[in-house]
Amino acid sequence: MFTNMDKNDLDAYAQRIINGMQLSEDNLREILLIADSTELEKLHYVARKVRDHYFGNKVFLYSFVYFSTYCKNRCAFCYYNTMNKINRYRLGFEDIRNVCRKLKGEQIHMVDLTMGEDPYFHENPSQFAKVIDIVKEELDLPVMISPGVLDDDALTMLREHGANFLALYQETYDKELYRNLRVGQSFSERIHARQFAQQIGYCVEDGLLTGVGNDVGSTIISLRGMARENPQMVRVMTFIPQEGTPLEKEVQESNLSELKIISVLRLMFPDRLIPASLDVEGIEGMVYRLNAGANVVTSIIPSDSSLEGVANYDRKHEERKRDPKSVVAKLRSMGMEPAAQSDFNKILGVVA
Ligand code: SAM
Ligand code: MD0
Ligand code: SF4
Repeated sequence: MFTNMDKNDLDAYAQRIINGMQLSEDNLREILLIADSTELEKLHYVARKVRDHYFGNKVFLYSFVYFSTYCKNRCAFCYYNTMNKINRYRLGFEDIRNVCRKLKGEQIHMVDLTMGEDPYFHENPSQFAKVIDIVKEELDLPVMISPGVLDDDALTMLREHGANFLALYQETYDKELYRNLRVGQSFSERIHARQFAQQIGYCVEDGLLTGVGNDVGSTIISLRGMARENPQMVRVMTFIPQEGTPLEKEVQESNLSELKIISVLRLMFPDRLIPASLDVEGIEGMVYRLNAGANVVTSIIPSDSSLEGVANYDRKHEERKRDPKSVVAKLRSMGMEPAAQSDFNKILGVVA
């Protein structure tokens, strides 16, 4: 597709995307099958060009607070699935306040409150609302919640407490694959929660996993599925095999690399938020993801934090370098920088 294009052709292609060109099924297939590194580099170039048109060299930063690792579900890919015998924690209100205090004055645009589907909070959503209240008291920042599937009443109440963004990843829109990944969970309820949230004023993030047995056809189904819902943010993450989980021994041999899919997301969702997660390959991996067209860095945690991530690429590393200052320094070394809070608030529709 890009093989015979020179720089002018690639620039013109990026411009067509900016002008509203949609990728056809054949285009998507061809791009997802790219194997040649020079062609892949051209794809990333086009994706950066499109991103820069909307966002320049400005990046949004989300800090991540995984405040409960208890979960009642059995996702085949996840370390926190209920069958896994691991040490779990649920932070108390004061612990959460302390994490927020460590983030005061840092260059962060939003706090992402993540948990497993912890029955404690799912049965007492008002306790979850208190967590949001604490974050709002300590940090005057937008809040993302990543709680799994909540019912309409709970979503409404949390929105009233100031939750701005709901992250809820379908992982795949290929129903058969979904059944194998999100074992025992309803496909449509997950979609409903996201749609309902959007109706009552949340911004929403959808996402897919790659390296989980998805082929090109299945990946296209997922990309199309995400596009139907018109989310404000879209992600792809590589599945990282987790000790003790059903997919522990799965080997990564997919040619559908996360970087390639990030660029495809940028071509399909030109002006949307697309993250580089530090959870997959840390701060070095962040550089590649931004160079593939991402414009957000997620999973930033305070410097001395022992909080868990989800993929935990660095669970055993001594130095995690996932704190705001390390991230900002790295961004600057790439010629990028944190965006203004007001630019982020504009996307959220928040009036400062
Ligand atoms: N429990 C909530 C839920 O499932 O929606 C929120 C937290 S969950 C851990 C957040 C996301 O992490 C999942 O939707 C999945 O995309 C990702 N994730 C979990 N385990 C992973 C793994 N081993 N490798 C890559 N991503 C993973
Ligand atoms: C991340 N560990 O961004 C976080 C998590 C949940 N909203 C986000 C998957 O990688
Ligand atoms: Fe629980 Fe979320 Fe992990 Fe599934 S992905 S087991 S819902 S923490």
